[in-house]
Amino acid sequence: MFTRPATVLAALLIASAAHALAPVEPTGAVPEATGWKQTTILSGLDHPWALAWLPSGDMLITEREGRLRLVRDGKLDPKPIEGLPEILAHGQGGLMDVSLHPKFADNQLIYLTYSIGDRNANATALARARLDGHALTDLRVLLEVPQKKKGGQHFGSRILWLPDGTMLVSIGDGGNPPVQVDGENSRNQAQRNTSLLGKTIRLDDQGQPPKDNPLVNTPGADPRVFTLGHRNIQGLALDPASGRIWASEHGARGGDELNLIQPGLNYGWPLVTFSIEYWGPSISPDQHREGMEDAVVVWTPCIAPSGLTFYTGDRFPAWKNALIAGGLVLKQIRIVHLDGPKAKSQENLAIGQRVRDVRQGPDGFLYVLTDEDNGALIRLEPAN
Ligand SMILES: [Ca+2]
Repeated sequence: MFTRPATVLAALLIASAAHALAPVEPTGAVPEATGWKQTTILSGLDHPWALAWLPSGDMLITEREGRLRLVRDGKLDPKPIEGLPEILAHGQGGLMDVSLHPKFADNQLIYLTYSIGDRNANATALARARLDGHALTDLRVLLEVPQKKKGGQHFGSRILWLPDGTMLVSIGDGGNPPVQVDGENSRNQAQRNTSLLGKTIRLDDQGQPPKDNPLVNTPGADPRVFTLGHRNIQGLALDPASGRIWASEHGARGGDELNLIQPGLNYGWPLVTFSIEYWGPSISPDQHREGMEDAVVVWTPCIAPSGLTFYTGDRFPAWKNALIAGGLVLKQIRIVHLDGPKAKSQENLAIGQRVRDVRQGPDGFLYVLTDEDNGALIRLEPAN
């Protein structure tokens, strides 16, 4: 009499355990989205990396080579903004993100991420300054990642302001083998809570770790660490209604990830990954481990995600509350439709150029920067 319910219960438990242990399967090709078109607003940008709107409607655009540009009335001001910090433009590094202080209208503060050092010893940095016309004043360096590494790979580095006035900054793992830090492959630093490589970090607007950061009471840990185990996050976005934080992360060959970011958690890299080395061998036998967070989406083949927006506008009703993920290598954008903390479907927008950033404008349209020698600012609009 009692064996049957028990057996059913056991079967259910096994099924639910198996389900809990099964990581998400990689996404391959997805359907093309319809009902949109792209219009080039301007071109002639040298590998633009990020954009931000000023309250005036003007726009700031970073160029990786180390220039901060101003766009007014849809035209690129020929004169770059002066007073930038010293920047190492090498490989993937250079001037990267730009973000306005949440109270920019009162304090005119902007925040920049960029790489510093030289080809043999470099790192990601964060600075803030006051934007005064065509110049930056009161420049203050808030962060220099202490772990220095060789070469031009994996600097991160997106800035995302949270509703409490703190910010997240993504820091890459420093590079592929054979790049070394502290006598080990740099990527292994992603698992060390003493290191800022391969992390998201959380800072207040002065660059200090907030007292409620997850590792402030962990002996030896860097109190700035917010999450661990990342390879190279270049997209960070907030769902303002739920407060969910989303991050898009580069894998090596295959295994790009979209993750739901929660304080103190470990996202696995390089111990857990669908990614393999560019030259063929596996990086880890594990695609899942207890105590490490599974990705919400895994992209194989890689889209090389860069730039991520949570869309809240009215111009594209079908995309409302979806994530918009730029992709470098496949020269496209992925629309990721969400069901709360899960992804339910994806669509593709073929842009035809490497997408470095995608942002929702104050007008509700989507704006795209392309990572090309002759990079462009593109507006996405409904087709009809
Ligand atoms: Ca992961």
